[in-house]
Amino acid sequence: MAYYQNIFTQVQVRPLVPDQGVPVAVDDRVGKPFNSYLFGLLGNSQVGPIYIGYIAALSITCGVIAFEIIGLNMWASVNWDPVQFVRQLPWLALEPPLPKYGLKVLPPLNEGGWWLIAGFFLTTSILLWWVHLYKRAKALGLGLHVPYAFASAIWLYLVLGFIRPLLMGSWSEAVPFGIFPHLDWTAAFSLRYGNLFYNPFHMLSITFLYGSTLLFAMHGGTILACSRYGAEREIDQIVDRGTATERAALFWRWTMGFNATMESVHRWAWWFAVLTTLTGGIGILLTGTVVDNWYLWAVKHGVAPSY
Ligand code: BCL
Ligand code: BCL
Ligand code: U10
Ligand code: QAK
Repeated sequence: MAYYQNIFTQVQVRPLVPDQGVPVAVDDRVGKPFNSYLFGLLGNSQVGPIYIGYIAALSITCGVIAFEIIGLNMWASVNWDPVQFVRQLPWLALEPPLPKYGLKVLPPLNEGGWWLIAGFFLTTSILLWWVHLYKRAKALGLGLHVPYAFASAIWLYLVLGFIRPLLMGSWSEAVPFGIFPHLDWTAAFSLRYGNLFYNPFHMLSITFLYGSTLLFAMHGGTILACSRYGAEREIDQIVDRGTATERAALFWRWTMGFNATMESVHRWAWWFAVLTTLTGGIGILLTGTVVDNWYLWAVKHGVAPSY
């Protein structure tokens, strides 16, 4: 079915009958669609009909609860002074429980209890959002590539705040909520365990992170450069190639010696992104549980020189 794409032209289409998109089996969308000129400058001018669904609504509710618990605790820490709250916001924190409470289910609220409650709601919110992604992908008859990729990010998140603290036997191992406080935690973590640079999984994670930006630039650039030959119809060109794909492939063959295909370049990108947090989570999970000092580990295994 032909579909009008605003982004490639200055003209904004406003049909008398709003576009309902592809048909879906159960349609719970609500609201009368309207058009926005400003939105039309960026992409589609039509807003609505809107689908939220009860799982997403629950996810948003849990997210708002976590956000409020974090924010109100930070505000309380400056004696409810609104000016200081705004001024000091980047440095304020909601810290995890003190070490003396170990894995206690509910330590005193002001000594980590609130952190646990906020973490519980944030985690519930994130997991429910994953379910929402999964269900929407299914409803549209899509593959599960996006939910699986999101699961890889959630894996690192859970390792940082839940799985590793469980294995270490203390919530105090987890990350505080706060802009700079979570950076301080990151630096202190590296120092405590003998320099994360010597952790091979940190190396892998960095490689995939850098590789992701490289691939993103290469592919974004390739498609824009070939759009005059129809490369923006990327998905069509997987099955019905057209000359844009052939030019793209030839360009990389000439400059790099090998090339992808219109389909495989997306697999390259997906795997690089997914492996960033997958290997990262493994690296964090091993730290303090299996390896106590990455520098000494590296010396022992010949990664760092022993002189
Ligand atoms: Mg961190 C930076 C969030 C885990 C190391 N980190 C950031 C900031 C943002 C953030 C505040 C930009 C991220 C970004 O653009 O991502 N980090 C964040 C979250 C988690 C997290 C939500 C989490 O696990 C739930 N970070 C960790 C772990 C460390 C870590 C513990 C190892 C990976 N993080 C670092 C380092 C840096 C950050 C090092 C930085 O230099 C950078 C920074 O500037 O810190 C001050 C990519 C995503 C997008 C571009 C999409 C948009 C995402 C937005 C920006 C997320 C905002 C969330 C924020 C909490 C909301 C506050 C709203 C208020 C009204 C104030
Ligand atoms: Mg390091 C980690 C690069 C130096 C300590 N480091 C990473 C890797 C990344 C990296 C490859 C994180 C991957 C990622 O995608 O996280 N590090 C990196 C680089 C250098 C570097 C390039 C460099 O020097 C050039 N790192 C150092 C030095 C240490 C150090 C040696 C500090 C002094 N680094 C650490 C620590 C960690 C890393 C500690 C990690 O934990 C992480 C890792 O995996 O290491 C193995 C970003 C993605 C996430 C955090 C996933 C988040 C997913 C969730 C579900 C998002 C929820 C958003 C939510 C809705 C927002 C709302 C929030 C609320 C409002 C609160
Ligand atoms: C994208 C895309 C798209 C595609 C694509 C891709 C993005 C949809 C359909 C591309 C993407 C992929 C293929 C996915 C995988 C990519 C990555 C994971 C990114 C990372 C990439 C790598 C790690 C590979 C890096 C490899 C490189 C850069 C190539 C290395 C090769 C060389 C250094 C050789 C360079 C060759 C040159 C300079 C010319 C030829 C040279 C020779 C044959 C060697 C010998 C040379 C001579 C004899 C000539 C004489 C030499 C002279 C005169 C100079 C002498 C001087 C001296 C000082 C000696 O969106 O579309 O397609 O594929
Ligand atoms: C057990 C329960 C299990 C709003 C006002 O209205 C202002 C009993 C817990 C577990 C697990 C519970 C928890 C995990 C946590 C992981 C933590 C992350 C932390 C990453 C750090 C993120 C920061 C960057 C967050 C900054 C937040 C921030 C600045 C918010 C500001 C909010 C304001 C301004 C709201 C009050 C005005 C890794 C996994 C499951 C079993």
